[in-house]
Amino acid sequence: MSESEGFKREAAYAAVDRYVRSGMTVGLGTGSTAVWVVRRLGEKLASGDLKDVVGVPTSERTAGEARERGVPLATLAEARPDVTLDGADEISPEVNVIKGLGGALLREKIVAFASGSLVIVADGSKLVGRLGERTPVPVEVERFGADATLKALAALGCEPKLRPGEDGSPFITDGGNYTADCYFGEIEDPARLEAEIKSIPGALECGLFIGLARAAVVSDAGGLRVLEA
Ligand code: ABF
Repeated sequence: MSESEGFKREAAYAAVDRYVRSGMTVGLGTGSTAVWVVRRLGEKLASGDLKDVVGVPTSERTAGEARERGVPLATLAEARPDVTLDGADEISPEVNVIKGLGGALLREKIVAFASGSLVIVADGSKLVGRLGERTPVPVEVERFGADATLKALAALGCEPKLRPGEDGSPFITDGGNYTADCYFGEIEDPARLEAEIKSIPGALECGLFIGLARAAVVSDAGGLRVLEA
């Protein structure tokens, strides 16, 4: 296992151990760090350290992993997550985050918003001084009128790029939408940018998660730490 994979696992395992108790419903994020959350839950359910935990998946990919690991699943209609554990692409000192490079941001935000709390799990490479420093803001875009939506996004000061899928045609999310990656550079006022993006009708949701996360569990060569929002 690579060093960074080890950090992802350490953060995810620590978050499960700290935030998940028997009887809870847990929102299950998407991505290479969140997958360790599912594996830890599977281990603890199998050993009996946790009982009666159900997961609400944020993607088909995560649902598949949960089934393989023996983590029972529920829909949001059936159970409200007590806590959601999910990865991120950038984490600011205030624990505002950019998510969505994994291609599941709309469902991730729906589940996070419906949850008692959101806890981010990540290796230290995701920490930034200011959001936007390195990664674009992914925006999930309705396919109808996508050209007009991309123009409206560009007017906010970025060059939106429709994300390609593996075969070169546009990547399609689980919900059947496009994703536009919008690089703004360092973002001065993320809450305002989030509101501006969301004022565009075809922009279904964006990867700025502002004021949503309660904490981030982060691991790197400096050790394991919990950043409180
Ligand atoms: C999801 O996966 C996303 O919102 C984020 O884009 C990504 C992080 O992936 P990884 O843990 O693989 O870096 O959580």
